[in-house]
Amino acid sequence: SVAAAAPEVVFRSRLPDIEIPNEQTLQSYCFAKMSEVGSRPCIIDGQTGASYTYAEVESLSRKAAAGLRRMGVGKGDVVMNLLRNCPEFAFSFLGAARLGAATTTANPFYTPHEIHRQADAAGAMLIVTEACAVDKVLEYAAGKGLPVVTVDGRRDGCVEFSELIAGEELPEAEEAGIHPDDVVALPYSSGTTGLPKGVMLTHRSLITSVAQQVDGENPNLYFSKEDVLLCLLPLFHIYSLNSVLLAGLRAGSAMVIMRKFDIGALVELVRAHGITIAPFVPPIVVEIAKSPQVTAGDLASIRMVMSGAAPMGKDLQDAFMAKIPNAVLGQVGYGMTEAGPVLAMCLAFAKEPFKVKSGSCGTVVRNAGLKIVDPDTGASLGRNQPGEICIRGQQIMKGYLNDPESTKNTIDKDGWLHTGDIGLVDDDDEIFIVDRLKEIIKYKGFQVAPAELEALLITHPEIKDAAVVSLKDDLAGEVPVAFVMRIEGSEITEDDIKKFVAKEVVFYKRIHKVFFTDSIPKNPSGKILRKDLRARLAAGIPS
Ligand code: 4UU
Repeated sequence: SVAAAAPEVVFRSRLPDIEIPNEQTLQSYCFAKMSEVGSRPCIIDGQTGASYTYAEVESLSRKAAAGLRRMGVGKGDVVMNLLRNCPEFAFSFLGAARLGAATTTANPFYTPHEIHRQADAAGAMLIVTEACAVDKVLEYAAGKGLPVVTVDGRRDGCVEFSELIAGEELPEAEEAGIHPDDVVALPYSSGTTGLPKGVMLTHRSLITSVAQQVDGENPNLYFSKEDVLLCLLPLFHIYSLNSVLLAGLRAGSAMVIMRKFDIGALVELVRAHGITIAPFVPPIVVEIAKSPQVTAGDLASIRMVMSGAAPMGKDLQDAFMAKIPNAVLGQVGYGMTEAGPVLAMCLAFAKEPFKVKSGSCGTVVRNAGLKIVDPDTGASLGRNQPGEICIRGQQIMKGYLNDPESTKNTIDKDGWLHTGDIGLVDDDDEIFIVDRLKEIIKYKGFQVAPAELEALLITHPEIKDAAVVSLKDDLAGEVPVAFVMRIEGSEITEDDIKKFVAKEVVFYKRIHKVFFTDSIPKNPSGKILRKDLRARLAAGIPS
């Protein structure tokens, strides 16, 4: 065909490739500079002020490994971290890694149904959680015989984290037998279609991704030993786990852990700890830009503000810059859980920075190739032509857990991962995302899978069929809205439906608007024509 004959255009970083030491375990890679950083601060609990040095974090993760092993965790097992940000998240994650086990991360504000489904699908054999979530897992765990560990106090039937780490360290020799292609992190993502799936990220993929960011003589994302990172974004999402915790550990930076977003507390932490790097998502950038509570002086120590996980327009970027004139602000990057997660990163964050444009989400990371393909023909496109963004490199996922079919539909036979995002590469190698081919909805950067809400909606006895699409929203970026076909004679209201959904899902998956309709447009194979529905919304006559 013509498409196959056309030459492939592969875009590369402006930075040279580097040697990436990805034939080891993630934990040994992250702690490789221990002799330089052992006595430096590593993790600071913003809430309690407790501070742990690098040597202490390494030791606590070895103790956590020993404790997890006493509770039966071994190679190939999965531990669920159901936690807001806290130091124990890191100890547990790194402890499980030392055993050759993987951690599946979930939002502690999930409903019981959401938690149990992920724990089942991932095959979790132990749950680490906290007071705000423990009641949602106790009965489930008891039924399955799973131990539960709590990080913030004693609960009947649970083990306290302090007990877990009370024993000796797991000796280094007992970490043997971990292969670089073993899974270490198992976040859930719906990818380009369907329900959330377990994304298998290996030691090799995460080392590669972190190295692409912070390694090399001119790191793309320059974190140093002197830097103090704000760890506010949830560690259960791959952005924070990878680009804050793991990248921060590798660079030897200090990380100040914040459990929940609050402007006043944020300003205090910035002042108290001299925070230099602040990773955000666009809604937080908006809130700070608009808040009269925050002055440029409050944030003076910050040299770098990163935004990611959702689009940030040029206007917002410019408004924020006015507030924080000393800092470099950029979309740190463009990530997708399946991509390991970072595809592109802002070159203004490099040690020797490049000039970049507002609105761009960076340039492809080093040691990787990026392609733009025509979604209809599969032909590889040149500069300034929008098409589906594809990425290749050792950082991408190994695949979806127990789902070879979805894996095959996402990573093609040549190793290209298809993102479902539409973007272009300009003359300066900068990437601009212009649209989304896939169905996923991003509420403040959080994933909402339409298929999950549709499956829930049609369990309602008065709903015959339903389709969920995204609607633009000033505050959240996007919100889910539903088109609903009632069964004959039903008088179920918009409010009834919203309440029905709200009971079953975490707050950001709630339906914001219901449009009753007589038909859900579908293609001959039964696939919902979301484009048609989005066009109805855009035309302002949704029915
Ligand atoms: C427009 O959002 C993420 C990961 C983000 C991330 C990770 C490490 C950002 C910076 C970093 O250093 O993952 P998911 O799986 O939750 O969502 C992926 C989708 C993308 O496919 C795209 O549609 O989220 C959207 N997205 C963005 N959209 C992610 N980043 C951006 C962005 N601009 N900068």
